[in-house]
Amino acid sequence: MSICSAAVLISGSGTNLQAFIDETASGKIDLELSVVLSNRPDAAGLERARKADISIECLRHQDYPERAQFDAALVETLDKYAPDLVILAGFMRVLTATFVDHFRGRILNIHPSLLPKFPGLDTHRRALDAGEKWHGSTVHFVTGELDGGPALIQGRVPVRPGDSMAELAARVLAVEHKIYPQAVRLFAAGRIQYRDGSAWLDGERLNEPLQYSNTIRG
Ligand code: NHR
Ligand code: GAR
Repeated sequence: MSICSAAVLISGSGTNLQAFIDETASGKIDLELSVVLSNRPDAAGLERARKADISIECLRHQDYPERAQFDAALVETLDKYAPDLVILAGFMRVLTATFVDHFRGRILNIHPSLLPKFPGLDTHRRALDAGEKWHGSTVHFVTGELDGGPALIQGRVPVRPGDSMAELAARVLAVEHKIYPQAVRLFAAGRIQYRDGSAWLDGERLNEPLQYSNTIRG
């Protein structure tokens, strides 16, 4: 099988992108990072891509009157790189069917909560306000339903008494840098698939996401 080519979509600091850069550089993931695309020209993650010599694209969503037009432009831009996989890594624009259908089954997102808890935005504040004892992050396939596609891996972290949002967010980010490369490694190895609305691992339907604390071979 040829090497998996990936497009990484970002809006911000790109620490998850950095985890992919580091793991591909050290040979821990068999992945070609073909392009990094941002909807914000000032995203710090673009500098990480530049340093790693990865192609960069920037499309400002404000330049498009409708979401569907922005999404069509995203598709057209990404198609130049023919990615096998689209990785949303802190990408902050909701994608419409135009985009999701084009790359169906080949889009992963990392969402900073233990889905199905807290879909949408501002998850750390909501977890703190709800008095959760555990919080974390989930890697899932992107479908038409926001943060609702089948989950692959979750990493959980404790919420400590007196935690600030920043402290909690940093703890979650650290576990994201473990679980996202792990999920992508499995995808790139052809072990994870999206089919019939479910995620499949080694040919078996995943009814529950893998938990990071478990050891996952490969
Ligand atoms: N698109 C689809 N179709 N499905 C998903 O599951 C998606 C998606 C696009 C992004 C990431 C998601 C997250 O993990 C994601 C998952 C942005 C928003 C949002 O409301 C919500 C969820 C996620 C990302 N964004 C505002 C919007 O109007 C803009 C906010 C901003 O620019 O800061 O698109 O949390
Ligand atoms: C991550 O915590 C990711 O889960 C979250 O943004 C952060 C991006 O960090 N994603 C979302 O909130 C998507 N709506 P990074 O830019 O350093 O990778």
